[in-house]
Amino acid sequence: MKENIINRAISVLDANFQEGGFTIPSKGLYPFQWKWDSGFIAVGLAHYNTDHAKKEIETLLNAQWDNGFIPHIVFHTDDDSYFPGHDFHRSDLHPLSSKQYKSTGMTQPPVTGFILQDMLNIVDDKEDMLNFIKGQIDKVYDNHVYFYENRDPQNEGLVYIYHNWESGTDNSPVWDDIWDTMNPPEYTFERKDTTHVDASERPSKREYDHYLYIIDIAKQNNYDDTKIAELSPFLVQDPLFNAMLIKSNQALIELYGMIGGNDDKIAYLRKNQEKSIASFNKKLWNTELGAYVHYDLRNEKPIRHISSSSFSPLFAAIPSKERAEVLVHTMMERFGGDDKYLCASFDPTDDRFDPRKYWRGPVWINMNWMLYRGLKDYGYQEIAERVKNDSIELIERDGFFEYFDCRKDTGKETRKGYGGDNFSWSAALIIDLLKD
Ligand code: 2M8
Repeated sequence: MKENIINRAISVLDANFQEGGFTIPSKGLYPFQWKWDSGFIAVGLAHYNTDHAKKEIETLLNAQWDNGFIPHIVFHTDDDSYFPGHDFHRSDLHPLSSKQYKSTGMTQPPVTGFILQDMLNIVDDKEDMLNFIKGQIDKVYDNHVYFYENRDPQNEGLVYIYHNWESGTDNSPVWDDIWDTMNPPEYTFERKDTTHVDASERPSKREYDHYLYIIDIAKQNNYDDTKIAELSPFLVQDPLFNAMLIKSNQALIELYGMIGGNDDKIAYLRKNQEKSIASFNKKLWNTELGAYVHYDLRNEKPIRHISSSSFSPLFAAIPSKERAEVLVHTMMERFGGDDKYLCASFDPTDDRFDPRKYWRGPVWINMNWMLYRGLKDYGYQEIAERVKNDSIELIERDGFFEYFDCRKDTGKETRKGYGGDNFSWSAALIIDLLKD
């Protein structure tokens, strides 16, 4: 069984690998290179094709801007089957954007640092991988410097995101609180996603109006970070995004330690790491809910809803042992019923929960992969195993879908897999889970 899933997963990844040296998330729906997808994909590739794993990271980092920014989509080709494409995003408006690659002007969770460390842990030829890392690590470091110097206006060690697409959890009900503060114009545009996937599984037209409006504001200001911090109606400190930064800081500190001779960079990362972890625990922890929550920096208030992002700090060693216990208790109480697969992407006890719609409730394999490791690190072996086995069961049942209905009993609807099929990070991370 195990070998069979791994072989099928490899076929998915191989079919999605492109001539340009990168992997698309899913044929039809997502025809370019996405930042955090690339990281997860490289972990899977490292298990069986080191050259492709290295290429994946290299092609992403090649598109870095001169200010250290790494965009969320790199448009390697002129494919017009995705909206909004490069002609809407117009990365060329920023004076320091890549002259060689078209991209968006927004980013995604900074996973690349810890991915490099994972790749090193996975491969047999450590020397070869460490040499590769030596050639790439400064780009990832520059990306972290970009975040701390440009995305932290109150100098707290917590960086903001200015768009829901930067979070990776696109239509999470958490953002509904922000949409309530906005009234964007009605845009006329042609959706492409709903030609590949049923509209009921994707964000609504009105949600897209909000998404496009925030980009328009950023474009009117040539993607200038200071202006965005001043003007964007969406300005959020996201626990998932910041946990990824913290996890990657730690990986960079350890990798630089192995490489040697980078004391100034290690010192910079350590200083920020300490500050980030302290602020994270102080500002993003919500005692009443017993969980980490998002903070709306534009309107200066916490967003009191629990999502799977609330548990991601476990993966980055952020909570104390005591706090982790509270967090895991909250998770099991709200998300962990016997009638559900772990782990729903949004609180099943919340009115906004939808078990089948994208980031509003379904299970996502990348979140489960992080949760599995976080739970294991804190000694919750049994729950970790459940997260792993649930992930395997869902994929074995239905295939390598983008997301899965989190309910065990779905009545007449026997299908659990939704969104894009043959989805790359589901394939890549199941390989890693099965090899663990
Ligand atoms: C989804 O997001 C893109 C926009 O970035 C979309 O809906 O068009 C998200 O699930 C995101 O996290 C993911 O990186 C991307 C590609 O898989 O798809």
